[in-house]
Amino acid sequence: MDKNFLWGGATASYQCEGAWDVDEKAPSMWDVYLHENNLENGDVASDHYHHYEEDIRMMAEGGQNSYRFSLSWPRIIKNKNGDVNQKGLDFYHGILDACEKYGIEPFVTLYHWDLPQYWEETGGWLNHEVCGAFEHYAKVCYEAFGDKIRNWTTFNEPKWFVVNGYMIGNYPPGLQDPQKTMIAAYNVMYASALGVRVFRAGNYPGQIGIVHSYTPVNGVDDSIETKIAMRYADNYCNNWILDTAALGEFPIDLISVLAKDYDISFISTKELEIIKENTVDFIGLNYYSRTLVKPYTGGETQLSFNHTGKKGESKVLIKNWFEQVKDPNNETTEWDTEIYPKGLEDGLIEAYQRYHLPIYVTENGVGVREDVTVDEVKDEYRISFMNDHINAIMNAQDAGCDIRGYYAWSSFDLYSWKNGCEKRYGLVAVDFENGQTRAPKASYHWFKDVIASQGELIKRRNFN
Ligand code: BGP
Repeated sequence: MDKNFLWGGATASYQCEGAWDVDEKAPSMWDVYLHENNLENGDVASDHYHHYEEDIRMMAEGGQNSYRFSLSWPRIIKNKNGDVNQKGLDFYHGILDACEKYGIEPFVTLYHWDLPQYWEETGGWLNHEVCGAFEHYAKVCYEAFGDKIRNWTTFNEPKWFVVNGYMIGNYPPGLQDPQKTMIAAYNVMYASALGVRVFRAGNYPGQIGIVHSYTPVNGVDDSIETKIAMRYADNYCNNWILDTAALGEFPIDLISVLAKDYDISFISTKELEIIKENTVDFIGLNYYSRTLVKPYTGGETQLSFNHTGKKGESKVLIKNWFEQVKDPNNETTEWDTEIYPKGLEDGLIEAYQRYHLPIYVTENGVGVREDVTVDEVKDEYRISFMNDHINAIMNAQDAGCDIRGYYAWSSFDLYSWKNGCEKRYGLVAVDFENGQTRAPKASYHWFKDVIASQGELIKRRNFN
């Protein structure tokens, strides 16, 4: 690997900070949704709010040179008038100063799903006004932290939070409405372009991108019917985010199909021009698995998600478009995520060929139940998972792709959306029950050695 390659871990504000109501932080939509539904929440999470110095020191001691984290909008902006909470800014200055002290390059997401509840109450992402509010919030962040951050991203995973929130209904605001899904999707992509525009207008240093939950699409065979199903799946999973952010255009075949059954009058020509003119400098890809599809065979749309950790509960079928299938030959996690590193290599090559932009792998990891009361968690499965996925990145680099960073999800154990804290991803174990103590797992030490060797320690194989 190149000496400038960024090696680190990633987190998100809601999932790790805790301190959900301190120092004048406003509630987020996740605070309210989880409280109201009496579900396990991130009120305390990993208490990063009070442990960030220790957490960042451990990143540096683990040989990492970068930290991907998100800023919390409701911690920074107090209300709909856009008033700034200085205590919120001070908290992130503390994190950024700790990064500087320990030689860690910050890689910062503006929006990792914690919309302020005061905006959710006005309709959230269905309310076009929220796009302008995001632009204001972004500008406040660029002004406050512009001299400390060189790597910005607007949104984390528009597909994931929009589809889960408005179509599947398992995330707030808990809707199951395709028309509203489209409106939210459009508003988020427009808001992202506004975030890029105001970044460029201010001439802040550094670069700006977007992070996508990338599931490259494979088909069960080479038939024309399967190829059509693959295109539908790719538009649904990937293209409406990546084409729009990187090329400045929503996929035209997706829009024309949707226009037959839905009202698309919310799309404005003037705003499409803003999207066209404000494309990103790089793309961040979060990779957990691919999407394997077959042609649609019948039945109503069915989308269900596994939040229990009991295998076999997830399903994706979109009427007239495609059906997701499982490859019985591959291992899956308890939460039905297929372990398929080849998908990362193929996906990186495909994305680089399509967009010709630098790529960062902004999340990659495996969620498991682990006993953290032992001296050291011996997470050999995580080491093997990370080895194979870093291998996939190196293979893609050998094929000519410009890949500039790798972030393990997650830097340390944290709250997993709707799955609680028992689904652990961290390189560092956090004992949530016993004083929030931190202890490096075997994977943390392994990752340190891999970084020190610039990837030379990765056991290489050719997936083809
Ligand atoms: C991504 C999100 C992260 C993280 C991760 C693991 O989609 O960006 O926030 O949570 O997935 O997912 P989960 O926690 O649902 O297992």
